[in-house]
Amino acid sequence: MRNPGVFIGGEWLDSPNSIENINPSDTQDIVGTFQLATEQQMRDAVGSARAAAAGWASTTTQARSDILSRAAQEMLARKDSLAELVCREAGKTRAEGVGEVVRAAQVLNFFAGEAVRYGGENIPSVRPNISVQVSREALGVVTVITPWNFPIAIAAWKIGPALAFGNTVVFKPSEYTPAIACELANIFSRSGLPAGVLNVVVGDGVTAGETLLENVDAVSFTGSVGTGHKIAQKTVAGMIRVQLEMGGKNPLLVLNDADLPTAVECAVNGAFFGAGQRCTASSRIIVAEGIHDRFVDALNERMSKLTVGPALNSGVDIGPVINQTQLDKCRGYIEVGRREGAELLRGGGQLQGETPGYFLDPALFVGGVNSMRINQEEIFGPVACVIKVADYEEGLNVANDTPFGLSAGICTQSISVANHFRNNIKSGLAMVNLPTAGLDYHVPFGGRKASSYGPREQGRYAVDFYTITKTSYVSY
Ligand code: UN1
Repeated sequence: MRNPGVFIGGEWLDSPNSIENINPSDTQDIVGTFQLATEQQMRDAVGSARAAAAGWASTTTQARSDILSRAAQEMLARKDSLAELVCREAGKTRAEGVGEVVRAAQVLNFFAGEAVRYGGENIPSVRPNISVQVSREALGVVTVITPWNFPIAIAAWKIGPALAFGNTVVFKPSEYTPAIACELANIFSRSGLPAGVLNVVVGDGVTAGETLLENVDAVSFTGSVGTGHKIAQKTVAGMIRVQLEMGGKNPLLVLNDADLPTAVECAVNGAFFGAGQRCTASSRIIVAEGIHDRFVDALNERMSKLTVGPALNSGVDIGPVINQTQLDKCRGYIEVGRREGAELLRGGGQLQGETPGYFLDPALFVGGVNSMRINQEEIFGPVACVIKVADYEEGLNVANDTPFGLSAGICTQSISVANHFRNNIKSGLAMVNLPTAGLDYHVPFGGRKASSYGPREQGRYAVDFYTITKTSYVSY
């Protein structure tokens, strides 16, 4: 039996094409065979969202808020089973899966509030007897394209504000995580979302690129730099509003006065949890020479206690990487690092789990220099490199010497150094004595340089992307 994958105008439709969804912790476990949207169906999804746009934009903010709250409530009530699905298809541990589902629900609850809270401004005119009002209106149709690494949270933090502010959506999830995306569509339908307001097209990127980037009003994308650039070219050429969240090469700076256990936890969490498959992962661990050897020994020791294996087994800290391609990519970079002259202190080999899966022993390089490819290019796996520096000044320069600028962390006990870092690091997120990954759900998220393009996601700032302002003047 084939699973659905194409949801248009409130109906699950059949397609001649499908894809097998395989559990990366156990390649014998087929999560399902999901239908893949054809090119015509993708175009139809845009048409369906367009047809529903005016009606949805004119529903009351209360109605939109209620639907988002009901969806959040169902997610929380079913968090364990939803998390299990996320874990099976994305290779997350149970704690990571539950955490992600809860976060998705919190995001929807937040935007349920924003739907009734967002407003405009009245500004005095510079001329007599005129009033000026600045208000916000829905854009129309938004294409949402999401990756497999946070398959429900990222979907929620794009679809939530899109719907809250009166837009209709065409949602293209990663073809590696279709199951939870289809669940999300059903949850929204049960919550009362009218037909056509949210359309789902599981499908390949090439077809999506040809169909979902035209006749829409905005595109929100999270994924690779390469795909992001293609989307940018097409949307900008079509004068379509676009928001891109792409890669990172995030530094964690450990200074001589750092609390050692805190620094080690920040490094382990930031670099290896989620199998390093987070755009916010710390992949460059920049360590001052006075603490370097103690830090490396402590990190090595801590890593020896990490359990890697089938993600849903109890006691597992780190699950598999998502697929063979990603495993090969990580192993390829480990070879590159060796050839470049970094020392592989531990890990890097494929592990045999109790089930056949894509398990990679977390890899730690030491003796790296920042110009090495392993320190410049995003690997997106459990691979990190320690770079030794003389002091904070050199560390900050190294931290900023990257094409990316998403997240950056520092471990220090000095308030003045921490503040200098917050003011001078060229990133969208700065963390003091915290891992570079793992964020609150109600504040803006995004980066600089090659990491991000367009307005911020999440929190109150999301309204800037998902609405257009209107300035109206009245003479009285
Ligand atoms: C996190 O670090 O908690 O794709 C979230 C990603 C990011 C989200 C990171 N957009 O990894």
